[in-house]
Amino acid sequence: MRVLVLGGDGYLGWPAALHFSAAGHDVTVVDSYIRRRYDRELGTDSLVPIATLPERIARWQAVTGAVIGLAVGDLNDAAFVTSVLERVRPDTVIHLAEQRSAPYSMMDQGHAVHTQLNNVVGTLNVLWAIAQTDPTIHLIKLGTMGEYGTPNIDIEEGWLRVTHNGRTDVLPYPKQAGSFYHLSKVHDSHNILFCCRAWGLRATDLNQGVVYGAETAQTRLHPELATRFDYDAVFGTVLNRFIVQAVIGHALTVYGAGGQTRGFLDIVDTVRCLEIAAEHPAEPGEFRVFNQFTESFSVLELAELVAALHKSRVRIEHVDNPRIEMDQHYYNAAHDGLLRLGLEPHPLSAALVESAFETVQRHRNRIDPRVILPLSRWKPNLAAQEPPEAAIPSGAALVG
Ligand code: NAD
Ligand code: USQ
Repeated sequence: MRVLVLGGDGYLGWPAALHFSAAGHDVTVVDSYIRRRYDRELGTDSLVPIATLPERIARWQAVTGAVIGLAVGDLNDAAFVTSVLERVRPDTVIHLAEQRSAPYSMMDQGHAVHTQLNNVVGTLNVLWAIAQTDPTIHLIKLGTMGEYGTPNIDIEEGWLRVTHNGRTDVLPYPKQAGSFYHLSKVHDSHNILFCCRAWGLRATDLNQGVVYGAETAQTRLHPELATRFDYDAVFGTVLNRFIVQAVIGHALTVYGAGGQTRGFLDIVDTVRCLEIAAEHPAEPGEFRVFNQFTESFSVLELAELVAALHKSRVRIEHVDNPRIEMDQHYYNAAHDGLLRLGLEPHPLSAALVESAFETVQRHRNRIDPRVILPLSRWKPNLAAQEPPEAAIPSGAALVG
């Protein structure tokens, strides 16, 4: 396959590009480097040092002989997106290129506007470019389990059979996202569904849970092939954060009661799920949805697991929850589609957590304890907000 990986410089995009390249596919990556700009804006950095994208690509070629193509640009630039699709003529577009932090999207008006512009406009440009270049291209789009929220009924995979006033239909599952970031994914899903219906595009929306882990078979081959590992309060995800906190003796920051339950998966399963979706494309006109996670845990369960496995004593602290979310709720989400297509999950294990402790220990001197406590609150002091122009420039202005 010719595979275009949008967001190929990111935490998941880079290992995905390597995974497809290792499997013998012809891979091109696209990125605007905006994620590295967010680091500079927030004064944070990946715990694991990461090479530049050209260095990573050169290292991959030196190690394996395989060539990965590169296009640097912003998906918000419609002409750029179309020109890349026309040049590469991919069979599959894997779209991971979005602002992906919920806390970042909740910092203030400017960050909320930036997140939705960057994500919704970028995806719209991808949809138009596919329709204009070759409508048979399979779009694989990363959505999020957070699109559904935490309803008091079972969560299905994208669709719900509803009987109302004696009539029955299968309708998109109701979405109750919990941040402007998660809402950007809901808006994307609606736009993609519409393009499948109206233009006959074929798309797979992968509603992914929270990812943990830092290594895949390919990133382990050389330090310059490593992917990023975030632990700060804005971009770090919960299990990766707890592991870093345990290593430096910081109390594990459970927000509120810790009963918040989410779907989780190992980064190794993320890249495999993308491969499975690509190998089994959606039909023309089909908007296919998979819930991409392997196990559910509450935040408190994860904290207790990390505390139990760490050699020295670790304290769990219930900090005031900066988010507006239920911290005790029902959670039962279907995730059968990818299993049916052959996913063999890697469940969370003591060995994985212990190996993550070792990775973090190796880079311990790069940990900045000042970025651990939460910055943004879901209910800010609205009167004290700065106008959006002052808060953050537009996506295009950030690229460079
Ligand atoms: P990331 O921020 O590490 O990577 C995203 C990459 O996309 C970055 O390199 C960034 O520079 C690039 N990008 C962003 N906007 C762009 C634009 N307009 N044009 C070009 N490039 C752009 O994020 P990630 O953790 O690798 O996540 C990848 C995708 O998976 C995202 O869509 C995210 O919402 C989704 N997801 C992530 C997780 C997780 O736990 N990390 C869980 C569920 C879903
Ligand atoms: N949490 C804590 N303590 C922390 C950090 C987080 O208790 O120190 C809690 C949060 O309140 C939340 C849960 O852990 O209830 C998950 O938070 P997170 O920051 O790990 O994940 P989230 O904000 O949901 O976002 C991450 C990715 C996002 C992806 C999403 C998948 O950043 O890109 O879409 O996971 S999902 O959660 O399924 O929507």
